[in-house]
Amino acid sequence: MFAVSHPSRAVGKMLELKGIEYEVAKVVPGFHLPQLRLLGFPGGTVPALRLDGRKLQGSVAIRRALDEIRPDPPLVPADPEERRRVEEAEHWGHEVLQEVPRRAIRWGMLRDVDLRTWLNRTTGAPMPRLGARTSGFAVRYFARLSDSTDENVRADLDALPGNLDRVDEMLADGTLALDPPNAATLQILSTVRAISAQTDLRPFTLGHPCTDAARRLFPEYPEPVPSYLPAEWVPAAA
Ligand SMILES: N[C@@H](CCC(=O)N[C@@H](CS)C(=O)NCC(=O)O)C(=O)O
Repeated sequence: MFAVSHPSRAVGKMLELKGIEYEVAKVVPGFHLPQLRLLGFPGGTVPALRLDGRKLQGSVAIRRALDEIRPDPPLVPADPEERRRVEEAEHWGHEVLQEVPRRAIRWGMLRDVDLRTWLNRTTGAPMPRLGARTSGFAVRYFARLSDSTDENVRADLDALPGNLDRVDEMLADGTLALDPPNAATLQILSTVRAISAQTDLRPFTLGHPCTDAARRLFPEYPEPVPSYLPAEWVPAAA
């Protein structure tokens, strides 16, 4: 995992809930691909988990495998209708919301050497400033992976208030259970936590019950991510 990876945080919490002891191997963004290959993982992303001889990658695939290997406590409800609701929410969290803070920060990394330096320091990369200055190729690659264009980032920002309202509604109607958290709770609130860690995105989250819930569930998170978005794209900081 690396420190700023919100799906890795979600998987860490799944392991805690299941009572599975684990050892964290930290990989450094930019160097993560060879590191993951050396550890025997076929894919290039974190979270990546070695468990009972299986090599698992992707927060949803890991969640399913954990429920198979260690069914108690379950991360999805047994009742088929409730389960469908939770899995649908998990899917939305994974496919839509999870990309929002990642796409934005990758947009920022394209333009802002100080942000790259901050990320390098936070993740323990060697020579953070020099690395930041010489990582143009890598940051262009990651920005392409996330389609981090002005248009897409602005569309995410436009949709964010409505998406956070939707998360609040799912909390209120119990789709996102808190005691204990279910698969959708972990998928979605880890992303809300990542959003609220970013100086520019935090103002969107203020006053939303889901922000407090996310901060309680994931108290530790590297923050504040320095500001990098144009002031006119985001609400004024409170
Ligand atoms: N949807 C995947 C996303 C995994 C992902 O993109 N992780 C990021 C860190 S948050 C990563 O490893 N990025 C490196 C890369 O894309 O090469 C999941 O839930 O596991």
